[in-house]
Amino acid sequence: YTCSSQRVDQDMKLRFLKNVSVTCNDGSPAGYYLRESKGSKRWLLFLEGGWYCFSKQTCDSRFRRTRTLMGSSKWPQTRRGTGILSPQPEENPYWWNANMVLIPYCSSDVWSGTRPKTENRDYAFMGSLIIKEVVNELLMKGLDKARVLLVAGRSAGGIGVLVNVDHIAQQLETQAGGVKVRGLSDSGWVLDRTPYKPSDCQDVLSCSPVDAVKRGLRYWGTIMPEICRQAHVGEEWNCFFGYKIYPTLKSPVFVAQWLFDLAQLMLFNIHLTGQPDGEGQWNYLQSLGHEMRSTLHHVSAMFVPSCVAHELITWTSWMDIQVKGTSLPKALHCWERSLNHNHPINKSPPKRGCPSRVIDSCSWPHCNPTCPKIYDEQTGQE
Ligand code: K4Q
Repeated sequence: YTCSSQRVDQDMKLRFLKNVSVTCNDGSPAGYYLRESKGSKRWLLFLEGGWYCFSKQTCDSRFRRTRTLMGSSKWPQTRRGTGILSPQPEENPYWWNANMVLIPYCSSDVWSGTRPKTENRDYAFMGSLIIKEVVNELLMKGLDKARVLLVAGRSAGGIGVLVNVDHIAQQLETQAGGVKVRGLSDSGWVLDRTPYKPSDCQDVLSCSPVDAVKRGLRYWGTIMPEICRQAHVGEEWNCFFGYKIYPTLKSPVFVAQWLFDLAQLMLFNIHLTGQPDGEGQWNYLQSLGHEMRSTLHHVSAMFVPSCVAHELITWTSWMDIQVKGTSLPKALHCWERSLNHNHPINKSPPKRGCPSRVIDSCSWPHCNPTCPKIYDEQTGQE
């Protein structure tokens, strides 16, 4: 093997779903990318992000601009995994040897929908059903023999993890008892606060999170997990927000979240790159940081650096960010260890030097010296 052919060998390969009634927005078949690792009983199921649309107008515009986020016809045959999806131990000390599955986001519904395309409906919204069918088809490829399934996702996919992880656990319980299902939500812990400046919802990027999911939920035919649904009858949009759905979940979930998430700041109409408008923006930012911290109070496993950024687990350099001397791959390792040792008879306290709950103590943006450099440079990392 030359180095490069070995790498190609390690890429994930595209498979379309056998069940062609489970589709992307435009009616084309959904699918997944798979890299098998026959010796491993670990499976990583990764949900991509990429915003959403919540009306005919916003979806038509999305279809004109980013068609690959709504259909599968132009997807490449292979994709290379980075960060937590990398098969190289140097880049991914946490789970490099796992079976890797990436599901492209082509339903624009924050992975929550159940609606097929019909004569009088322009788009399908089947995010929740796509995950279900991928899991179903993976059972024949060895997932039924797995020890752990980690459902991970970033941004919209990070919310998708919260919304779907208990459904998946339930599905595997009936179809393949013995697989432990866990969640990892990256940049999916969104706050339902009032924006800094109000705006209409004519386009997606200037619609507040609350207004977006209120519109979306009805358009997508969203299905929420039962306990959260019962806690918010008629107001199920609440279940898109981490601090409300997390307490209702049965599966263990790890939260990776920047204290100041750039995507949320955008939706709250805070634009840090433009001319700073003085005290107003700064105060809003400060209170957002405090609110983020307080909503995470009861979360038992997390990695929360005090930086302005968006997404982390698929960065090639995800190991470089540290909170109190711990990197995200290390915190994930410690979390896994604590779960495996967490038998009812053996309730050991968290091991010294192996923390699975780390959050910066300082609360101003970039008070952590390992924060990523500047916002523009992050786009190069994706
Ligand atoms: C519904 C509440 C707000 C969700 C925010 C989702 C952000 C997102 C896309 C990313 C590209 N930059 O999906 O960001 O993958």
